[in-house]
Amino acid sequence: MIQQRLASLRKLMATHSLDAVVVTKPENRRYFSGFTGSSGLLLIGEQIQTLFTDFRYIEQATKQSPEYQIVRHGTAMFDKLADTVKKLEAVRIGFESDFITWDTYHKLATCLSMVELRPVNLDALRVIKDQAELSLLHQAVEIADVAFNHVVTIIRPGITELEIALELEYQMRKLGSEKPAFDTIVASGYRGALPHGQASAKIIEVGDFITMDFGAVYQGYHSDMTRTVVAGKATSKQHEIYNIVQAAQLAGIKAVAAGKTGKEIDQVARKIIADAGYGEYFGHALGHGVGLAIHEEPRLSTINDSELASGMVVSVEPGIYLPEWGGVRIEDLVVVSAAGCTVLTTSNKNLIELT
Ligand SMILES: [Mn+2]
Repeated sequence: MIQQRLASLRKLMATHSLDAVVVTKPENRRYFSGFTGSSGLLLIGEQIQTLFTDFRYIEQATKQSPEYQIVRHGTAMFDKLADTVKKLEAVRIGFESDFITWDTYHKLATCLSMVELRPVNLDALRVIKDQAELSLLHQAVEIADVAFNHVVTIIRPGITELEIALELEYQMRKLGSEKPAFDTIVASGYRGALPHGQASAKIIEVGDFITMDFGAVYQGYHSDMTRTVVAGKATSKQHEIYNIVQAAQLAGIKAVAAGKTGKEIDQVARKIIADAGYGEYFGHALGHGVGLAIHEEPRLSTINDSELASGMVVSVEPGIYLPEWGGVRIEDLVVVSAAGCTVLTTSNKNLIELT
């Protein structure tokens, strides 16, 4: 698996005329080496792959990355890197310009002054998931689904958004999640108008819409789901808004297929919300890729003209947010295929009234 990934990376290096790349982004470091430590970098050349890390991680790196030569560095990581680079007689080396800080870039440039540094983006190599990755994503999704099915049994007027978030996170941890995929969103009542309203001390009141957006992390892979439920009986306005978002979400899922552009799919869902008169209240993209990062390529957005391919995993998450009133979002993760897509998230999407 690592060998296959390295082969794809070397192909990309060849197209960019790079003799080597320095990998610093944690997701990419893990993807190309299996190493999960919090500190370290990879140097990958045509013939070599070396993992530089410090004292804390030597044993772990040796176990997790048997394909790699492990080099221990002290305080001067880039000096060690430079020693290896000199032996490579490299001319051009790629670095991850979208991740490295300005300070780090300058340190790197000083230590590697004998080569030309070129910006390169390696994320595209992660967009199509292999079977092992799909299986991990599937498990991360299942953990969140089970936690959701539990949490609806404890939600009642009088508890706070934070208590709901804690219960979701606790259940996910018990089911094997390493940590929350991101800060759990629980936005109830008027707070539902905040698309990313992190759980607060607000108390759930009768009649509140409650939007919960959360996910698990399983062996590095994230899940991401959103459901909106109502604490009590829904009003006709709540039914109206919910039904529009649900119709947009179902149409979005139906539109997903290999060969379609992110823009085309976004447009299908967006049109339903716009035709219903709420276009200006759906101000974010329809979806995003999910994997070792919670937000990654490809985007289902108004500006993505590139085509989806089989094996990509994306979220489909339209919403309507009405200031002062509240909001609704529904989100599933799907795997793109030639015929369309497979929906991973299994939780009920019809409006749940907690009475
Ligand atoms: Mn999402």
